[in-house]
Amino acid sequence: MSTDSDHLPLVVVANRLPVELDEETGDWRAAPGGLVTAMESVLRDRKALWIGWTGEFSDESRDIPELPSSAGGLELDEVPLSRAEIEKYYEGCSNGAIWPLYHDAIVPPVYHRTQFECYRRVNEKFARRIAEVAPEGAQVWVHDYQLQLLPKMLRLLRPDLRIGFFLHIPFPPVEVFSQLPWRRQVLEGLLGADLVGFQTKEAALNFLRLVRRFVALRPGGDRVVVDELSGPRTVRVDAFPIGIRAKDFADLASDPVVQERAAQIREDLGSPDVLLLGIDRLDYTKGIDVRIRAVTELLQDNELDPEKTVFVQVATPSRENVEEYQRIRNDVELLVSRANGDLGGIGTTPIQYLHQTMSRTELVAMYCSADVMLVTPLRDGMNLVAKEYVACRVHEDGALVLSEFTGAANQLSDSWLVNPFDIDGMKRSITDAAHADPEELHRRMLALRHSVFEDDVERWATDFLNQLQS
Ligand code: GDG
Repeated sequence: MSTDSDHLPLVVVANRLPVELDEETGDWRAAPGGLVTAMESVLRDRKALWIGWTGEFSDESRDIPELPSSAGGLELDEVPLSRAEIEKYYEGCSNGAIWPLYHDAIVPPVYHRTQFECYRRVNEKFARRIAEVAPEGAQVWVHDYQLQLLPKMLRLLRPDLRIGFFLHIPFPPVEVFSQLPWRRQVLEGLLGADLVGFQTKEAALNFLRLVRRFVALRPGGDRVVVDELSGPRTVRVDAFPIGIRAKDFADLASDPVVQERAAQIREDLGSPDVLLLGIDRLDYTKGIDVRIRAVTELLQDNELDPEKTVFVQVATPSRENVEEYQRIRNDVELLVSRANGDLGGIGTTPIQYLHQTMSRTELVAMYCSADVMLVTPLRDGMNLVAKEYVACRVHEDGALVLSEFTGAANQLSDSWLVNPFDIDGMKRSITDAAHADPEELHRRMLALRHSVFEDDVERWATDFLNQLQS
């Protein structure tokens, strides 16, 4: 698909570049993370530059080879970051303060002034680098909560650029956001963009309310007019719910080798009647612990037969240097081992817990093997796992149990929607989903698939860039 803005050069800015260092050869190799896959469709049509950190500590920029793409190569440009900078800007300010605050302060955010000062300096470093290398009049698409001060800094340096900002995580309501010691700087930083995008309408409204409250500007509908030396400038604020490459998931799920692997997984698990599945980054926002509690109680009370039910929880290692992540890992592992100790037998382990990263193919085989997918975050910007499960259900069966507090719930209302803080309600929905008749499963899954295929990632990226242009 082409965009209205085919001819404009594009600069993507994110904390991480889509590469990683191959320890053995010392060469850079592509790291196909979520964002690069999401961006593939817009990168396909034009020459683009991606600016970010490599994931390796360094004091100065290195040469990183282009990544191959059908547009003839994606150019990469490094913003070098030292260990101290990562500790303060990324692990500290971004993941210790902003991440928990934006997820409704599920765990207490920790505010350190020195960490914020480093966050500001790193944002400035990004701004200077972009200002040096961005082509005249380019579209610059800045991603996520690590870089919220950047739009304003960049505008001062390069007023010729069209700057878009997209937040992948939730944006909290006034009562929660207000505690941020640097609330005004963050709001003003974001207002440096021409377009500020959020996952949901609620997040966009929260932002507009906060602007009124703390920046003393009066938004009119989805627009904010900012007075600058050069005259008034309009900032658009809107929702752009991110999607997935639904067709790629469905193609992989239809591959006979993957279907065979899915059947093998069920067999290896002892051919259970009901296979429940959870796949998440091991993060306290994902509600892994409440989900384990709910399933454990269902097995204890025999509402799900412990001999014929298996729950597989994949928890991908994440942010292991941040204290709260070590805590949630311990909590989850304690819950799993308790449940298995109480409910298991020789050769039966009702909760199978995998703390590892799987290949994409294995992940898809797992989606294909599961009867009920449990996605129960306490708060989540969107949640792609829910959409990936739906895309992989090529036989139009399977049930999705989904938290109301995900962005995805707005679009996937034909799932079993649950309040993850209400364990009894969640237990009821899990049993309903596990015992639903095939017609109901089919009806719901058809509607879910329609939504996931319609609002895919290509639509997301194209909508955002078209709006940034217009
Ligand atoms: C942020 C926001 C928003 C997971 N384990 C493995 C693996 N994954 C992949 C999944 C999925 C991705 O990671 C996780 O995406 P989510 O959306 O669920 O969550 P976050 O990482 O928190 O992402 C979120 C997203 O940004 C996009 O805007 O939806 O709300 O928090 O794609 O498949 N992939 C592989 N092996 C694993 O073990 N290969």
